[in-house]
Amino acid sequence: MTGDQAIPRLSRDESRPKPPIRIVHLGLGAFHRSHQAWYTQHAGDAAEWGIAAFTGRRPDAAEVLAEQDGVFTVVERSGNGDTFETVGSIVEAVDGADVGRLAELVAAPATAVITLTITESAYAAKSAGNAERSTPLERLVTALAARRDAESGPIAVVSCDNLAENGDVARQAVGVLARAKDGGLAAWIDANVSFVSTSVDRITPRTTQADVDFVAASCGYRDEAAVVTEPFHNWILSGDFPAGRPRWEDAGAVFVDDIEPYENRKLWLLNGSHSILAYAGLVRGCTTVSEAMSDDVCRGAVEAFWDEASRHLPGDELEIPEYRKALVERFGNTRIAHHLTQIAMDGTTKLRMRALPVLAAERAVGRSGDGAARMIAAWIAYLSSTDQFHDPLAADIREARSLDGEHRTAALVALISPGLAKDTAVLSHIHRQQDSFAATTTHA
Ligand code: CS2
Repeated sequence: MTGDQAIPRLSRDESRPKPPIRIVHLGLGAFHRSHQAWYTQHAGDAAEWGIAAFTGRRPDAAEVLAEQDGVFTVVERSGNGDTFETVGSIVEAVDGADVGRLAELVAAPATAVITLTITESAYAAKSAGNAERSTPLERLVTALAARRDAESGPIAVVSCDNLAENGDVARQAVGVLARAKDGGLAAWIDANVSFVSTSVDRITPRTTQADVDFVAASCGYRDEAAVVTEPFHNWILSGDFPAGRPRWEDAGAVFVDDIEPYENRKLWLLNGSHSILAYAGLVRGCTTVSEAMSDDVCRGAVEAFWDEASRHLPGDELEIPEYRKALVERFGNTRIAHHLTQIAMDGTTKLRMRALPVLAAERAVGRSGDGAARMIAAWIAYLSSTDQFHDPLAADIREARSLDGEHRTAALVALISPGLAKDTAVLSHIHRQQDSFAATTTHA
């Protein structure tokens, strides 16, 4: 990134002691900075909890943050103004490929928590590793082996990715890798690692050069790791922390026994409608979430899906009408440019979590599942309209796209759910729905 070199770079306030590393994070990105790092800074015992954050695929974010000794700005952007806060909870930023440093930190007795934002697709059995770079979960398993060897005792692994029962999914994925490495390690992990499930929420688009310039103009320093986020933030957690944890509840985190209803509410109502807006919106020529929300066809598809999903979110404590109302406001925040192309990524993984459960629940009670089917239809319409998509199954998508008509629909649906692809009634429904987005294109 460029910038006005005359403005000083943001640096750490040396008069405040750096908290010691007790949290290791995998997946240093904008969302980690606006969410877990922000919560940690706002815990009452923040002085005792420092984070060492490792990047995923590339070293860049760590290099940029290391130049600022881990400190960055959170810009909270509401409909009518901005507030700025520097966050110092990240005390070390490391290239994810540095597995030696990761193992050393995870093996340290003081380390109590490992948080993960590694993206939904990184939990798949065959996730996108390559010969040069190991996957985040492979690195985690190597580091847990170091902790066992050091006899540093139990630890909590906290998944902060948008997956249902993300703690269990992480446990299983780690278990498969550990067993393949050494059976004794798998047994040690079973006995010593607590996998905490969480539902995380804070809309945080990727940082742009315009954001960096805006912070420079507003704050008088250059911060290349600044994040712009909404004022809303939510974190619901369920599970044990055998070696302790920050008092995140001071910042509003909620600890529950049964996380499933909260997870479903967030994954279906927020993430599900995000996917509808992304695919339908892009096909219809919109660029951002707020633009798509003001498009009648996109908005109608979102409301229909919300009606459907809400039937399977019982209990007054979930406050569904209030939650929906808040989402309309959050998505309508025109001051946050949340690009639909970012949300459109990795559709095969996301739709499994966002569309299939609602579709299945509706069909189980004899209804069509129309709203959820339209999400899948919008995805197919999107894939038919562009070559610029990103997905772990990109090669399979390209192959499926070379087919025609209903065969193409069936082949694409099979990438989300082979079972669903055999259901001819749903398939022809999804097929017909595709035109409802493409044929009415107004913007492009
Ligand atoms: C979005 C999420 O990119 C996506 O798929 O739906 O990142 C969403 O913005 C966050 O979950 C909000 O908390």
